[in-house]
Amino acid sequence: MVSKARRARHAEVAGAGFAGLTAALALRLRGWSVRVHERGEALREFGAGILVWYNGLRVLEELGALKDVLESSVAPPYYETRKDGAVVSVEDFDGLEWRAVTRQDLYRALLSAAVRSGVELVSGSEVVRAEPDGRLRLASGECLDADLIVGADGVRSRVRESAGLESRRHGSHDGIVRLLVPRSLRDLGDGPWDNVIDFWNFDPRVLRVLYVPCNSQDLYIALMAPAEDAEGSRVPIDVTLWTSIFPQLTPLIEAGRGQTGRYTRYETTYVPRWTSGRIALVGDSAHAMCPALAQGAGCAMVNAYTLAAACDEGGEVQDVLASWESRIRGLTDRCQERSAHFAETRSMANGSQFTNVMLETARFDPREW
Ligand code: FAD
Ligand code: 5PR
Repeated sequence: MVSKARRARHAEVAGAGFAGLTAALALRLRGWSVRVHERGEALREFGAGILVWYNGLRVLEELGALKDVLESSVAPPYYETRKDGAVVSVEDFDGLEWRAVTRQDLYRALLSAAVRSGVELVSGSEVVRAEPDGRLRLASGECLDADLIVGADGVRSRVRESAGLESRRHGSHDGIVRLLVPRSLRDLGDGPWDNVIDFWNFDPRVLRVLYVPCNSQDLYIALMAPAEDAEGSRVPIDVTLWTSIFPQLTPLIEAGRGQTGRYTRYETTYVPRWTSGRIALVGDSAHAMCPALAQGAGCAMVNAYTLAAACDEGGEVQDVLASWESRIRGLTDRCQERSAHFAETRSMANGSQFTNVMLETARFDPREW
């Protein structure tokens, strides 16, 4: 008997961020032909550092990108929280695996795995419209047909808007400036400088520095200030202000002097439906969240991975997408809500906030979805 050869199914992906690259790679490894459109002229990631937890690490492992990430990242011994100078908690999450890495290194690992797997990547290609029947229109005027369209085009998603998927954005009161500075450990004196340290300050004003060593050379520091604080939210940073509140971090803050960058307001995007016909949203286009639990990219990677896994289970793409969404989104919704709550109340400052409930997403094993 001659077996019926099945045509390789084809996906068009909008956006080559963490979500788009993960979706493309996961689909490609399951036999799909995949093309990714990136509006930017270069394939690169902006920003500083990122935490990747057990959930994201399992996705990277399944997709053949874990080795590169392990080689370029560190496993911080503890997540320490300090409030107005006093240590309020030192957490190790009962041995749960987590890593700190620069965004550039995480991106490089995903990008090289995507290239190796045969994903087609097109930079300078802007998506302007997606239709539920699988048609994708580019700014160049070109129209493409796909079995699946992945909208991984970030918080201001054109795919989402053009497909008529509703969204509601909520900005929080705080935001941050993210910097990558050299690790000048000797200058800092004795201290647990391999830890992630969350320095919260309330008196005389609300300012916070999140200290994240990413490898032997690079340190990610996130400087949080209320949006209404003109000096705290200024870029380049106001070195005099920040060193006056965090004198022990002076060498790091000095290293950020003059660095351009952006003050990013925390925000949540609520998207009641992530799918429509052959379109699925993944990443910030579907669930941009406050970074308190450091799970935005983690959820993006898990959702992109499980989307590809669901497509392998057979059935019409439209039906598969709807059932994938209903099975997976609760985990992300809860994480998004918890993150928004922390951002609103600033209660991470009290320490010991990474309870088992709060770590639900981080502990999720996407292979058992
Ligand atoms: P993006 O990174 O925004 O990528 C979208 C891509 O699509 C971009 O390359 C863009 O150029 C492209 N694009 C946009 N429009 C179009 C178009 N029309 N056509 C073609 N291409 C287009 N997450 C964690 O897991 N851990 C952390 O520690 C963490 N820390 C964070 C700290 C801060 C301060 C913030 C703000 C977020 C943090 N996150 C963290 C969240 C994480 O950064 C994001 O969730 C993640 O980067 C989103 O990836 P994405 O691919 O969905 O979107
Ligand atoms: N965690 C991480 C992070 O980059 C930020 C936050 C928490 C890893 C951004 O500052 O809550 O601000 C946060």
